[in-house]
Amino acid sequence: MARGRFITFEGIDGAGKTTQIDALQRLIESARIEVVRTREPGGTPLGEKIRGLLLGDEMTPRTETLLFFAARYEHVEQVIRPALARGAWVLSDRFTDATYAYQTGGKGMSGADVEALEAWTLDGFQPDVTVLFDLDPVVAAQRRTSRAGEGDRFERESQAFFTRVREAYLDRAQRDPKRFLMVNAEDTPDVIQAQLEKEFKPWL
Ligand code: Z5A
Repeated sequence: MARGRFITFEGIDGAGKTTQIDALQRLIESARIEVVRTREPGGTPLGEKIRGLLLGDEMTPRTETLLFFAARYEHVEQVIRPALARGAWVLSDRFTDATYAYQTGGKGMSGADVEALEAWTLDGFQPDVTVLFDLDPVVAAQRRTSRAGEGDRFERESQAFFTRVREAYLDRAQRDPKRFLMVNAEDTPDVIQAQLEKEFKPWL
């Protein structure tokens, strides 16, 4: 049995990841391949409890970073590695690049500290492909305001915060261009879906 593929989806909040993960899941399942759809923070019972803390409770950036990695270790060991080993494709809404973007870019944590935690937690384990939905924070904010409610702790951050997050994502992509697939998130959903189909169909 061939190992499955691990695809992650990144971008600032409201970039349109959920919409496209739905479409890609349908495409892969139409080829009779198992898909494990998951997310971070979360993905396991313990991870979902940690998600509740991360999105709801005030805490220091360092505590936040440690909690993201604690949930991630559980996620990788309990869900992602076993799924890949049995040949499933894993589609994860966010993974480690989000920690670089939000905790380093957004909240000012040191990149070297995050690298050290990543090395300790993941030991070189990386997605096969990371789809980065690049979007102007002004457009993202307009999309967010069309939703009900005041949003979680991250969604309430300023536009300047999301600008730094976006820049950190772009920096990650520039450092690892082979892994990143760039998407212009201002394109229509149909255009983006066609781009992703063209990229992934040959893999099926
Ligand atoms: N976080 C972190 O800080 N560090 C970490 O290490 C990790 C995460 C792993 C999780 O939030 C938060 O945790 C996240 C970062 C932080 N916070 N922020 N901000 P979440 O999981 O609750 O939410 P999210 O990941 O940000 O995703 P989302 O809210 O589900 O947004 P989305 O998936 O990118 O967008 P969408 O729901 O598909 O679309 C948004 C709207 O735009 C919707 O009305 C669509 O109909 C519309 N849309 C979608 N595509 C288009 C296009 N192409 N054009 C126009 N309109 C569109």
